[in-house]
Amino acid sequence: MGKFDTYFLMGIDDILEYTLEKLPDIGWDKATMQAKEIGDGNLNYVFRVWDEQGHSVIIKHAGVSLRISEDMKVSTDRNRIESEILQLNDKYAPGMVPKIYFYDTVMSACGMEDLSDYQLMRYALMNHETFPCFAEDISTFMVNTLLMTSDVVMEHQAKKELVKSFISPELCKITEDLVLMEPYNDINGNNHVFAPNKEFVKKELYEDAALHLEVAKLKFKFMTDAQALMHGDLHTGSIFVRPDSTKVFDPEFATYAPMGYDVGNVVANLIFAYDNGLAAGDDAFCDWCLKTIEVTMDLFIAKFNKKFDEAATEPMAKVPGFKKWYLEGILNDTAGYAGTELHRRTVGMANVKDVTTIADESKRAWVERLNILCGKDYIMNQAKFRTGADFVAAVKRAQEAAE
Ligand code: SR1
Ligand code: MG
Repeated sequence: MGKFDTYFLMGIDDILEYTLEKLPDIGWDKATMQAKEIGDGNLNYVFRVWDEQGHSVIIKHAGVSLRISEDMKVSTDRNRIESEILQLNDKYAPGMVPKIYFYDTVMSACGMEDLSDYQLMRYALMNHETFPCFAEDISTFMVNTLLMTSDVVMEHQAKKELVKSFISPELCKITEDLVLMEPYNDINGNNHVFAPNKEFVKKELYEDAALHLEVAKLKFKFMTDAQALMHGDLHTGSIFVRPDSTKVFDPEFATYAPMGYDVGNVVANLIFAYDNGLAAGDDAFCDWCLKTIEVTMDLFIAKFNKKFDEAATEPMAKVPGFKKWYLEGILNDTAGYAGTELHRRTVGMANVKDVTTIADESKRAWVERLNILCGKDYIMNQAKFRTGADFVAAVKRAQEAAE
């Protein structure tokens, strides 16, 4: 038996040997080969391996429990799901995801393209850098990966095979609990509420029965509406950027669910970048964030309509009026899940550094109230968000109300 024929949690000392075994044809310069653990997500271990001859690779490795919590056990099959979905994404949105070199179901690890000439979008945004291609790129990625895996386009039996292959009940449960329940009741005691806003959170999130009803509907929609193979965690920590290019990675939460879950995540995470700019008084950066939300949504709508006309195969989807009804449903969901993402990243277990690193307590409390109020507006008034400008106007309204 070889060292890597039985699963164990690899450490930095194992990674060079593992890389040589799995990728022997790269022409590694063994004398200068090095590895570093670079992951900062909540779940996995991510190693960069390189040598001084210019060869490099990323090895992503799943543990049996999560980095964020030893008590949370999640199937290591997530690594297989992620690798297969990235390969599928590359088919529908070529060049917009890292290349997968191999995946290994024994060690629950995969080797992928090293994107060291890119930055993690969340950190770049925290430095108030802007990315002129982002709205164009991310709207293309979402339309292509979502619409093309839906029943509108796919042969229905083939689509059901994908539903079967990409279901990860434990990862779905994380979303069902952490995103679509705990921010509203802290039933498991996981929430991280910023102390100055404790009373505000109690009144606005924990005690609002009308809000709870709408979130309950969103939760059941997430659990039962197998609309498209969505990424499932499309926040700015799952996106690499360069001024001229965008790459989406980390789709381990992918599952068949409403398309608006992904689109809403993008909107909400641009609002977290806006929060950071607001606290720093960086007006130019704030304007870019809002413009990017507006343009992303408008491009998403325009490209969706065009792609639907080009690619729909289901005869009943071509019935007059269906496309409008279907897109309106996606926009409702986008608003709803943007709202739940705004809430869960503000008061839930997994917060975002854009907000938690704001040193001035009163400014942090202010932008957190903005997130909570904007999220409520999105959830409670889903049918009112039909254009990019509508999504932006809610941010401005919440900003004023949060003062
Ligand atoms: C317990 S995992 C917490 C969060 O990290 C991931 O990135 C997902 O967003 C998940 O909800
Ligand atoms: Mg992740």
